[in-house]
This record gives sequence, C-alpha cells and structure tokens, in this order.
Amino acid sequence: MNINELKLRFSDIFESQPLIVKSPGRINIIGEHTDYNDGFVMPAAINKAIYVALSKRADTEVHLYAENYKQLHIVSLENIVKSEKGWANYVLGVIDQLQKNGYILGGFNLYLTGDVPLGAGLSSSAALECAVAHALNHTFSLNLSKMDLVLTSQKAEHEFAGVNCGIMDQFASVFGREGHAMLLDCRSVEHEYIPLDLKGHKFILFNTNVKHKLSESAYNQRRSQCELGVELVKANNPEVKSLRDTSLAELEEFVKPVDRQVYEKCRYVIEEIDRTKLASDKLKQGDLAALGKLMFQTHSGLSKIYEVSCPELDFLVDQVSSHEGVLGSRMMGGGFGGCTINLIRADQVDELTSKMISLYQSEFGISLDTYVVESDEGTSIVY
Ligand code: GAF
Repeated sequence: MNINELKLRFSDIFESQPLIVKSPGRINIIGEHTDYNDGFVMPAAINKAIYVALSKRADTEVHLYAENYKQLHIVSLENIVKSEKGWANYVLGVIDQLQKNGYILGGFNLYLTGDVPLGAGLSSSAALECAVAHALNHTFSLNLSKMDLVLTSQKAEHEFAGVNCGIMDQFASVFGREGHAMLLDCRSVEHEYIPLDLKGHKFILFNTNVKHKLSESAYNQRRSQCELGVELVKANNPEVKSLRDTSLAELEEFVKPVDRQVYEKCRYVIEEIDRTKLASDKLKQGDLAALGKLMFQTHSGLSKIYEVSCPELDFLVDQVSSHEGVLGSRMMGGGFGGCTINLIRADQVDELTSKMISLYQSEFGISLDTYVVESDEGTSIVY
C-alpha cells in the first residue's frame, strides 16, 4: 500500500487526515542473544516496514485499527490494560509506558499496516512500538529523544508482550541508516555505522513459517540462565556486572562445577561477543568470506550450545551450506522459528531460492517464503 492509498484508507475509517510514520524491521548479521548480556550486535534496518497513521481525537478515547487483522480495538486513555488482541498490546504497551512516565496524551485514532512479515524474527513488534512512540511523540509534542523512543518501546515489550528482550531490535529500528549495518555496544549504546558494501552479494532471508511454542518462555529462560551465570562469577569476582565482563576461564572455574547447563549457555554468549567484534572487522575490511564463516559458527553455537534453533532452521542452514556462492547462513533473532539469514553471491539467488523452496516443501510440507533485503533508514515521518 503506498502513502496515498494509506491516507485514503485512513480517512475512510476515521474521517480525518493522519500523520504517517514508517518504522523498519531489521536483520541481524551477527551477535545473537548478546544484547541482554551487555555485548555487541551487528544489525541493520531493512526495507520492510510498519506504517502507523495517527490523528488526534477530541475525546480521551483511543481507536486502533489493524489492517492485517481487519480488527478495531477501542479503549480509553484512563484504562490502558492488556488486550486479548496480541497486536493491540504493542500499541497499548507504549501508551502505558508514556503515561506511567508522566507524559500527557490526548485521544487518538491509529491505523497500522506494513510489510514486515509477522512472527518471522524481523522485529515487526519492535517496529510497531517504535512507530507508535514516534507518532505520539510528534503529535503530542512530548519532546522525547530517539533514545527515549527506543527505551519506551523496549519497556512496552517487556510489560505488555511479556518478552524480556534486549535493546537491539528497537535500537536498529530507530537508528538504522540506509547502506549501513551498525556495530552496537549494548552497554554504552555507542554505535558505529559500517558501510554494507557486499561486493556483488545479497542478504536473502528464508522464512521457515514456523514459530514453535517454546519461543517466548525459552527466551526468558535463557536470559535467566545468563543472569545466574553472572551471579556465580560475581560471588568470586565482584567487578563482574554481566557476561560481557567475564572470561571463559572464570566460567570454567566458577560456573561449570555448579551448573553445567548454565556454563554452556554462558560460554556461547562469551564466544558470540568475540565473534561479533571480529565479524565487524571483517566487514570493514571487505572480507565477506570470513564474515560468512563466522555466521556459520554462530548458527552452530545457537543450535548446539545455546539450544534455541529448531529442525526447520537447522535444515535450511545445512542445505544451503554446500551451494555455490553461499558465504554464510544462520538462524536469526530469538530462535525456535522465523528466518535464516544467508549471505550469497547475487547470481546464485534465483537458483538457490527455487532449490530451497522445493527442498523445504518436500521435507516439512510447509511453503518457504524468501526475501532479498536491503538496508534502510530508521523510524521517520513520511507524511
Ligand atoms: C529478540 C530480542 F528481541 C532481541 O532483543 C535479541 O535478544 C534477539 O532476540 C536475540 O539476539 O529479537
């Protein structure tokens, strides 16, 4: 839907003219499950986005309409509580956060649409939260900084979606830059933009179209296991505040004898933080072959050590690994479904895509969706 169609659709439903905000989904090239451990990540905003159109109302009601679900949800600003409609919670969570922090909102109409595939690990939820926060910030002159938008959206996800996520998805959506990935230090939030010069290669995503039930509970469980690892090291070395601060030697000494499972999970995180820093050097040097190898290593760590993969993701990575022109492949995002990200020579994209569609269909009886993605700008007002 283009901007004109969006305006027309909005005025059909709400009989007014909206402000329109676009907020992109993201890929993550490397640095998985490191953000909530104060580590490094290397995401990029992509050319798939959520659009939020918003206009003020004269009362204190909030009218939300989701195009994908063809559903309307009406609430009052005085009574913002979780809804049974999953999509609405991402909007309500942002309203709740802003009000809790003392920001004064008025009633509004909100329409949402977009082309970020839902539940595919491309951060459609973060994109929606950030779009809503940006639109409310502008409409009600809240004077929030970009970082405030990120933190408000992240907190909304914790409290209204129940996922104790790190900062990567919201940060990438707000701070993305066309033509660039970013190396983000999730502790200091310092970030460096790295030109995405792919030298005749493309990033292609293969969407498993599955989201196993475990995904949210296991995500929170992994986070707790990392926190437990930190506690065990901290008891011996009070300087340690997160896994970022510790070493494999300390894990070996203080965690392994107490809890083998926790030790393995923490080991993956420490290795992945190092891999991400190395990968950013390789990208800067234009050594895409080395970057691709690190992506394969990340997949192996996520699958065998951190244990957040699933048969569908493992199958996709395994099958592409021997195809001509494939430099790297791995599962992306929280895990248990969603997409793999593949770095592949451009002239092989068509051949690999049709091969994988047919292999995936015969293995699982599920159709594979595929997207060739480009990097894009972060959250912005488009009308
Ligand atoms: C999800 C979370 F929202 C991110 O914060 C991050 O932890 C990611 O999983 C795993 O790297 O997308």
